[in-house]
Amino acid sequence: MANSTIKSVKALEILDSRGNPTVRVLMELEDGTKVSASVPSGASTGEYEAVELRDGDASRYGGKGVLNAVANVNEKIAALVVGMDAKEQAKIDRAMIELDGTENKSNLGANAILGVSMAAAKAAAASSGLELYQYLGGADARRIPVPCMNILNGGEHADNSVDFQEFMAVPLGAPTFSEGLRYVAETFHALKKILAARRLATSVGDEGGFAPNLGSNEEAMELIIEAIEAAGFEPGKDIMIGIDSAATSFSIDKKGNYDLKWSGAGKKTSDDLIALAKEWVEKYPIIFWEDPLAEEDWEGFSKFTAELGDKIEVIGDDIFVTNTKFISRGIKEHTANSSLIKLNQIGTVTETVDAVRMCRDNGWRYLLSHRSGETADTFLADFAVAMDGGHLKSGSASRSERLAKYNRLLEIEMMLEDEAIYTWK
Ligand code: 2PG
Ligand code: MG
Repeated sequence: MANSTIKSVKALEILDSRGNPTVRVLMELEDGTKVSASVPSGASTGEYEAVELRDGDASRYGGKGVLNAVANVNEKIAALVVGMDAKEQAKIDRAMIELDGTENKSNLGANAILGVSMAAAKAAAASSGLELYQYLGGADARRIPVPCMNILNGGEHADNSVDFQEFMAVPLGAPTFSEGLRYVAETFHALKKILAARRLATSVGDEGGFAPNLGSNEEAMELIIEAIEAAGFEPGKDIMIGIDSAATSFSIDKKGNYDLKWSGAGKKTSDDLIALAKEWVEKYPIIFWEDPLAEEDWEGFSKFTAELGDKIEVIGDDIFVTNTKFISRGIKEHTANSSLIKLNQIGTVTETVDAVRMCRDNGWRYLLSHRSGETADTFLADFAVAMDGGHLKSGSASRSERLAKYNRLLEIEMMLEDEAIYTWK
């Protein structure tokens, strides 16, 4: 029996950063290694994401309990994986997928499966005496991703009048990760002062960015440019801007019609949104745009990419849901030139790596991402270094579940010393 044989697996229901239940998995190996892994949860979710199993029992947490997913780990998955070698990640993940038996993991729950999948990776790393990023990424895993910091929140992640979900400060011009993190954290603080001086709210949204009521979506861009300058940085050189429209949340039909309901800007077509993006890309130092259109608007997405794909990174999130089935269609149809990557959209570590590999093999970029509901688990930080994508988004410079990932990256940077790389491309 290998030392890294799984001895026990146990799950429990914990609460995420929004106070909603999620799954934590505790795993022990024969050699005494003990780890835990906690699963994140989205709010602006894609229709074809792997299924997050919720109890639906209205008497507990408004139906959001995860006791069934926990029981699936404790009873069914534990019986399957105990005795397997934690180092055989692909085999463990495959066995769970087969036990589940559905296309979208709706039987056991992607939250149950992912918890075990992440725990196996962590346990195997610890048992090997390696850091998780080294174990998953190999000896050359040493590029620390550029922290795309979400400093202004809207859409489903806040209760304000901004339609676009995330406005991110992207410190491309910094020499190192730690300096990059300082650039954007200082920008976050500068933005707070600017908002306060205008008597705008400085309370934060789900991912820790400010969520003021603004006169228009464009005002968010103006404020961010102002904040970058007030912090002493040069927009377009030191810091660029990334946007996640999360447009599925304001899509009203499958024909490419949208309602910018939060701002009250009203009905728009895909063409209107593309025209607006073209205008903004001319005016502002935008480096990427995620989900500019909705998950069902494949045609609009392709048009957007045809218009702007040579200038910016066009990222699909809800439309691809970290699933090679959709990413491969996107590659064929030139839907985008990058995919968001979220472990819990697909539900196992192995399939997430498959999605990354497909992007890389086809000359696409990929942006590693947290969820709006998070825990203090820092798996994502190590995973992002291992996947070598050059950038990650983990929210703002407030809320510890967001900072936990950035802080872990600081640790990794310290461990790598002079061998750490900080490059966008
Ligand atoms: C997104 C994510 C993370 P959620 O849309 O990219 O920022 O949000 O987890 O709510 O899907
Ligand atoms: Mg998104």
